[in-house]
Amino acid sequence: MWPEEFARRYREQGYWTGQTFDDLLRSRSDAHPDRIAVVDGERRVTYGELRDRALRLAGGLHRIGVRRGDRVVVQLPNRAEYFDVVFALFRLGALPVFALPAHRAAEIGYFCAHTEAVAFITTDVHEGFDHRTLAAAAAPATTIVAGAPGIHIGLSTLYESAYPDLGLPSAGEVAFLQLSGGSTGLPKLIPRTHDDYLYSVRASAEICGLTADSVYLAALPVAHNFTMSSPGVLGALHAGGRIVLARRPDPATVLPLIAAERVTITAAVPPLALLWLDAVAAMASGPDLSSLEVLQVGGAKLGSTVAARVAPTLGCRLQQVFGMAEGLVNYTRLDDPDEVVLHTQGRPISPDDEIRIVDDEDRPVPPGAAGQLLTRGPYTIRGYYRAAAHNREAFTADGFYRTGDVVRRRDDGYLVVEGRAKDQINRGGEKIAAEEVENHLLTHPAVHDAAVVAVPDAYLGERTCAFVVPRAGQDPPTLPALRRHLHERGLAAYKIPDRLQVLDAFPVTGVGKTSRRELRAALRALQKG
Ligand code: J2J
Repeated sequence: MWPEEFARRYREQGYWTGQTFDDLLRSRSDAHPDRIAVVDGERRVTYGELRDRALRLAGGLHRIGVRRGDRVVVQLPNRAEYFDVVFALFRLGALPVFALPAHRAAEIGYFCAHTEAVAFITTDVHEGFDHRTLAAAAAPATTIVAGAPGIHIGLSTLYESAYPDLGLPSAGEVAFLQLSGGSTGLPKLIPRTHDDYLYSVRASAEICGLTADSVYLAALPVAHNFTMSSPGVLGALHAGGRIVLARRPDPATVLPLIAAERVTITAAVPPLALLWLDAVAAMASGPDLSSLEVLQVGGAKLGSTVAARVAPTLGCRLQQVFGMAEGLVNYTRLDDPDEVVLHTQGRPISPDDEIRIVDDEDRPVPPGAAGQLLTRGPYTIRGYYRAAAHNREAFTADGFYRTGDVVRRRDDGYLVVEGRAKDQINRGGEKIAAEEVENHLLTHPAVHDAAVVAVPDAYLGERTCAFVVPRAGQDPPTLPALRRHLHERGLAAYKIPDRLQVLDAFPVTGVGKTSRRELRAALRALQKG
């Protein structure tokens, strides 16, 4: 948590206002109960109904034993119940742990165990996968299902007829745990407070021009930090606007929804933006996209060629967003000139976002040079949840978060992302910690050593290549065999390597560590050859 002198300053500056998520929903539903808050297919939920549903669900969750401070792993796709669940948990002061729909037994089991979760709230079947089968991995957490519950507790049975009488959490407390893309063996969890997060939401809503007339389309998973807060669904609720949920992000779902619901703003990762652009470009006369004012693109680097296609193809403004669930978010501004919007990843939200760009020895690089980005500020965490040893490496002694991103700051203060110093693969915005996948690979009987690196990819930006040294005397493993092995271990599909290279030994660095740099160079040589 922030040292007192910082907390005091952030309050004095008006960043931390003492408002909680519960306060946010209450004030909006009091002010305009009949306005539509959420659209999910045929369902339309007003602010008043959302508030009522969240309070009644808080009652039911309380009845089955969920208490203030308890952790609850939430894995829901983009459906209306998501909002009932998170606002019910906020009302109780219980902490949602935001899993993604793509997570499987390995991740869900870890989140539940690491946070000692009391409950796991998921869906029935989504994209062909039966999420109820994850209950075994989540145990001893109680499994609650939105949809057909099978042998579990049905979410729909937990809406009580009366509101519970509960104490209220304070804004300085941790409100939820968000996920980190991470670069180490196990995923890290990010504790965000009401105060710090709501500051980023309010400021983002303002930067992105949200008003009560805004219609925000959630195409990316609603629990991801981008979709949640930049300005995302919470920004839309803050502004008194409307959220439209897309069950799937493909053009055939999204483009007609934009037309039908008169969507004004939405967000995509670069490969998704490309898919939408290509779909629109291929249509002689497509859906009416004239309501769309802003397309936000972030999560991975957007090439300037694709960036330049956005305005002419979609007839809206592009906004680049460079953010992270740990805190810092940068935006190009809506009135920035094209040169800035096409070629930079924006500038920070807050005047109190402190930026340091340093070399490998933590020395500041000359102005305009590329270096590793360190940051500290009113909505950037000071430490991961239950990760004391890792925190000593991930943060400087004076509290700066080591983002692992290599950036350059222009004279005008805008950042350009140049690369990455962390052992992470960014597969079209989905982050993969190399070490996590390596640890799973190492459990295969034919694998002696493993190293996972990024391979450049025209569509996703990066894909994953696993380098493997086979165990002596064993046949080298094949890619299908390794993929099956990781799948059986319950690893999310996006983390499963796309390629395999078998080597007799790994190149090593001066201190004897596996040199991923040389592995990447070897891959480039192979691709050229
Ligand atoms: C290059 N790399 C980027 C960009 C994120 C808004 C938008 C995105 C995220 C997000 C988010 C990038 N260009 N425009 O939380 O609120 C890479 C960086 C960064 C990491 C964070 C938000 N935008 N990245 O992507 O926690 O490497 O958050 O450190 O998933 O994504 O990933 P994540």
